[in-house]
Amino acid sequence: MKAHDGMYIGGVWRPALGAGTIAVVDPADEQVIAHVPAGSPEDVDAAVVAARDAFPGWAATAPADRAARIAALRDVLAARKDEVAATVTAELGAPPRLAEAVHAGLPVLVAGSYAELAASYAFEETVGNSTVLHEPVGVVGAITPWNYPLHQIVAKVAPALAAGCTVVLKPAEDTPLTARLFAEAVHESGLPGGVFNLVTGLGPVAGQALAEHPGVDLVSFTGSTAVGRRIGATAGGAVKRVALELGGKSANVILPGADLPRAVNAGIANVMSNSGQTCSAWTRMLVHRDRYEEAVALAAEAAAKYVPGDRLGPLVSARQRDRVRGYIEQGVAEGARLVAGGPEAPRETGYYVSPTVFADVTPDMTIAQEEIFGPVVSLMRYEDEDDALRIANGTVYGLAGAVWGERDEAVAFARRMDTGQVDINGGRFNPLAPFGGYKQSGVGRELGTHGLAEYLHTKSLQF
Ligand code: TXE
Repeated sequence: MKAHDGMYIGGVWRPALGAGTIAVVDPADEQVIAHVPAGSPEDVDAAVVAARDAFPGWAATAPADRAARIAALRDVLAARKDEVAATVTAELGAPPRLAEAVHAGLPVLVAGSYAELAASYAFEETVGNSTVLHEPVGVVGAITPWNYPLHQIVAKVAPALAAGCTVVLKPAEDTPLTARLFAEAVHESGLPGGVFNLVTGLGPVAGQALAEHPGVDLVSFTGSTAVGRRIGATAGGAVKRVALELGGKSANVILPGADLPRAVNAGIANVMSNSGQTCSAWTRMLVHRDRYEEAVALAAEAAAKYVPGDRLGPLVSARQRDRVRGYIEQGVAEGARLVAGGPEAPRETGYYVSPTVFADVTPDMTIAQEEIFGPVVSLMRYEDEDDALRIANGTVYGLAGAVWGERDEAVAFARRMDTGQVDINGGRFNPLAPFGGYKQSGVGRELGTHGLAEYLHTKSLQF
C-alpha cells in the first residue's frame, strides 16, 4: 500500500493541510491499493491563491507559447500512456484494451486538438468598426467524475490552458491516482507553477469549497445532475460562469431501413463499453414493432458475449454496483422482460454486474427514464417515426443519441431529436466536435472551439 500525501499547488507537491485520507480501491478485487489526502477547504484556498497569482502571467502569454506548452503536455501523456492505462485499470477496473485505446488514447487526441486550437483560434477579430477580443475568464475550478478519469480532466484543463486560464482541479474521490499522474505530467511538461493545481478530496468538502470559492471565476463540473443542479445554483447566486456536463439517457433509434444486426450489435457494444459508465451511452434501443422480436434475440445474444471479468469490467464502486442492481430489480418489478443478465452477482469478488438486457420496456418505467450507469440496455418498441421521436425525446435528458437507417432519413430524424450529439450509422469520435447537453443534461459544451469558448470572455473595442 502506498501513501500519497501531497497536493500539487503552485508547481510543487505540498503536504495536505487537512488530516483525513481517502482509500482507493481496485474494484476488480476490492483491495485497497492506495490512500490519498482528503483535501480541506484550506487546501482548496491555497490552490486558488496559487492559481490567482499565476493568472496574469499565463493570460499574457502569446497563444503560440500556450500551444507549445499544451503540445509538450500531450507528448508527456503520450509517452506515459502505458502508465495511464495501468492506473485506470487499477482504480476504475477498465479492461486493459479499453484502458489503452480509450482511457489513455483519447486524452492525447484531445490535448493535441487544443495545442492546435490555441495556435489557430481567433482571439481577436474585426467586426465592422469594432475589434472583438476573446480574453481568458480567470481561475477555473474543475470538478471531474471517475468514469473517464483522464479524459474528463483533459477535456477541461486543455481548453482552459489554451484560453489563458489557470486551473484548480478536484478529481473524483474514486479515481484520484490518474489525477495525480496527470499532475506529474503537467510538472514534467514544464508548465509554469500555479497554472495547474490539484487538490484531491471529497465532493461535499473539497468540491463544494472549490465551487463556492470567491476566487474562482468559472466552475466546470461533470457529474450527477443532483450535484450539478447545486453547483449551478451556487454559481448563479454568485453570478459566476458555470459549465455543467450531466447525465444522459440516450436513445439508439433503429429505423426500418437500417442493417438490424449491425445496429443492434453496435448498440450493445456501446453500452457494455466501460461497463455502461458513460454519460452518452445509448441505453434505450428503439426498434420498429415489425422487427422487434428479431432485435430482442440479437441483443440478448450479443450481450451474453460480454463476460464479466474478461470483456466486461466491474463497476467503479460497491455503491455504483448496488445502485445498478437496484435499477435492475426495479425493472423486473415494473414488468419489463429480462432477456439477458439480471441482478445476481456474476462473480464472488469485485463489483461486477452481468450484462443485462430488458425487453418490453415502456416509456413510463423508471429504467426508461433514469440514468442507470451500468451495463443495462432497454429495448423499446415503436409504431412509426413520430412515435419513435416521442419516445426518444421523452426524458428530462438530452446529451447524445444514435440513429441507424438510410442516410438522409437518419439525418432528418436526428435533426428532430432534442439532444446535443447524434451518431449516424455508428459515428466516430471527433475531438473537434462539440459535446454537451440539451435540457437537464447540462449547460455549455466541451471539445473543439465551442469548448474553448466556454473559458473566454468577450470584449468589444469600438472605433
Ligand atoms: O457523482 P457525483 P457520483 C451520474 C451517474 C452516476 C451518478 C452518481 O448516473 O450513477 O451520477 O455518481 C464531486 N460539491 N454521473 O455520485 O457525486 C465528486 O467528488 C462539489 C454521470 O459519483 O456528481 C466528483 O468529483 N462537488 C457523469 C464529482 O462531483 C461535488 C459522471 C462527480 O460526483 C459535490 C459521473 C458537491 N456537493 C456520474 N458532491 C457524467 N455526466 O459523465 C460531489 N462532488
